[in-house]
Amino acid sequence: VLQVWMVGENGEDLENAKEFLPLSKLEEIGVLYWHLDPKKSEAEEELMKIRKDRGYSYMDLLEICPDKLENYEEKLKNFFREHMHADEEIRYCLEGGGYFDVRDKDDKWIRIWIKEGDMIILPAGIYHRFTLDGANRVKLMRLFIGEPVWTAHNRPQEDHPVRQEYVKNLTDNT
Ligand code: KMT
Ligand code: NI
Repeated sequence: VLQVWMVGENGEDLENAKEFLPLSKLEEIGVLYWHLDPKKSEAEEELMKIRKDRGYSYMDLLEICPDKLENYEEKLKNFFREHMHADEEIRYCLEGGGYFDVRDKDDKWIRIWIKEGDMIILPAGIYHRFTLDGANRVKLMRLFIGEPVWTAHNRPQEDHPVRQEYVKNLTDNT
């Protein structure tokens, strides 16, 4: 099962937050999660169903490791800079692993450890960042509705309508 815990501003483990958090913590902030069979690759039945139900027509694969990704260092640096998107961020881990950090309701970092078979959807407007784990490599499937837009809007984005909508939904749900 997915491991989720709190980390500090630089991604460091916290003395007083060593325990795993319940997955309801993710639900609260609009993050969705599935565990699929990575061996079935693109033919995974549940993956096909999620794609169909949610309209994810676009798909590509991204390998993050020093010899397979151009401008590896710079890209990793950008992935770890706190940002949001105007659309959902949909990622399915096929190999390796990594950490998605997302901001909780108190603006603290929650770390989500993604491994083979884990699929997550971050809602539009959520602040997040990504970094590799000890394996130092990951193969991700990226999904999108229609033509993909990967534009990262670095924090602060409090005037962005998508951010405002996300924040409004958060407070409506409490
Ligand atoms: C992004 O927007 O691509 C990220 O947040 C990085 C994680 S997936 C490469
Ligand atoms: Ni992102």
